[in-house]
Amino acid sequence: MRVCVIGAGPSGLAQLRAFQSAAAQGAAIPETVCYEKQPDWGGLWRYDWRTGVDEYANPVHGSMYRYLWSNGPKEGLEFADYSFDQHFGKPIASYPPRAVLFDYIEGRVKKAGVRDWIRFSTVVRDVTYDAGTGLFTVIARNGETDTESSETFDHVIVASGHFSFPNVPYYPGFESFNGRILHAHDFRDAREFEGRDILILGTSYSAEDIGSQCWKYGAKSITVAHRTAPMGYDWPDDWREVPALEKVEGKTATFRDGTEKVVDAIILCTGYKHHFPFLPDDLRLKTANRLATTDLYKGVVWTKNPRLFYLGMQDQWFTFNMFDAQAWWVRDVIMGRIALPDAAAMEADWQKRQADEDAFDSDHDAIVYQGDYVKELIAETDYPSFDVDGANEAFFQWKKHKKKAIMSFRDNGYVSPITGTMAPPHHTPWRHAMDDSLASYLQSSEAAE
Ligand code: FAD
Ligand code: NA7
Repeated sequence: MRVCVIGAGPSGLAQLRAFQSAAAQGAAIPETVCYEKQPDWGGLWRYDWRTGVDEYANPVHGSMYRYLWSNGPKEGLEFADYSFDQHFGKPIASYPPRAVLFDYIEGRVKKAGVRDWIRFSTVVRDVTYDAGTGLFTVIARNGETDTESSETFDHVIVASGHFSFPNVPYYPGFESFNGRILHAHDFRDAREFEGRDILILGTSYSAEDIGSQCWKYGAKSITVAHRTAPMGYDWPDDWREVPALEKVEGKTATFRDGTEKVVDAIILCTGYKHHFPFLPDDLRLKTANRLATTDLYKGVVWTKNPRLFYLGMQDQWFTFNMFDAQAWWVRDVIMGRIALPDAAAMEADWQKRQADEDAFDSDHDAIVYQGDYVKELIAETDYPSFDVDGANEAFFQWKKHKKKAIMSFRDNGYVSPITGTMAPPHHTPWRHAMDDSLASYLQSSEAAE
């Protein structure tokens, strides 16, 4: 049996680790080939300075930027089979910068020895399914050699992420704006906006964090326009929340309440599209960014062809450990350890999940809902059980800390749901920590002084 994994980000790597862990216990595992379009693993956590197209003229995957620190507590994403304490050899603070999380992700898969399973710099271009043979044909192009390959597989697992293809709205006057307009996907370095007046559209994680980065690294003012509702945090003095943008003329932005602001740059923090250009309609997921995805049984099985799976397609409170829970579960379906129900039952499953999701509207309930989903999956495989309620608790505390002080919530620490260790405080408050390197983060408080 041959299995194709598309993407070597946290989700795809979870799948490789799931198969490797079964092999380590003596099971016969399928031959697994992972295609990764970037030259290294880590997905979004591999920092890419490029914007636009990559070295092989494919759309750049990276949406992360310099100085990005985890926007949620690391205790919510910790791997149950590889704790932070184990990787770093000591407890570390709760909101690590990107390089630290990359190191953590990489540490587990290096140890698992699965790098050889991955074909780097190789983008999947096309996937088709032949009902006669029951096989998928996967066409990929290796950018380094500029050659195409075509191979067949019994299963395909799509782990290509959904925070890379930007949702780019148009507002009147954009075409003649005398400044820079960019989407969050192309934002790389807050220092570019030092001394500038910035307008941000959107009110979710990207808006909050890119605005905070620009503020931290010296932007003159931040104005955030909301289409639905303001974020409502206790923002610093040079930060304003205004109603929706109506138009721009020259450098002047006009908002729905008639107020105006002259701005140097507009950053569209307007979200991303689930976009799978390599998949035909009969295999292509079309869903909103929500907790219960359309057409996926148990959040992972493509109900219209259950030989195809998707990982990590949900909107995310839980990340790495949820991808693990999904990957172990998918592995067990492929290896015949878990049986799938009939098509009608699979269809009813995602519809019920969506109805349950639609019945609540608080973040608290959303966290519990996704935590319950993680519990449900791990109960059905040998993925190590962990204190999901403890991870929920870290998320609840995080929400409170943000409400209390949005520019210093990252100075708090939480208890690991895996080891029970309390995270120590970071040596420098986030606001004053300008160096986001691994070496700086891991320094002791004494050394940092
Ligand atoms: P990705 O990380 O997107 O990886 C997908 C992989 O698939 C990539 O390596 C890509 O190159 C590859 N790929 C795509 N298309 C193809 C193709 N056609 N052929 C071959 N390979 C392909 N989560 C947190 O837990 N904490 C945070 O602080 C946090 N911050 C974030 C900040 C930003 C700006 C963004 C955009 C996301 C953030 N996230 C955060 C969420 C993030 O989605 C997850 O942490 C995680 O990276 C998702 O993993 P993934 O493997 O599903 O997708
Ligand atoms: P999200 O969480 O999908 O949020 C998208 C935001 O964009 C949301 O506030 C939307 O407002 C807003 N939006 C969407 N379209 C428009 C238009 N046309 N005009 C104005 N505002 C709009 O995306 P993020 O990038 O913040 O977060 C995605 C991931 O990246 C996440 O995992 C983070 O960790 C990092 P709405 O509320 O719908 O009015």
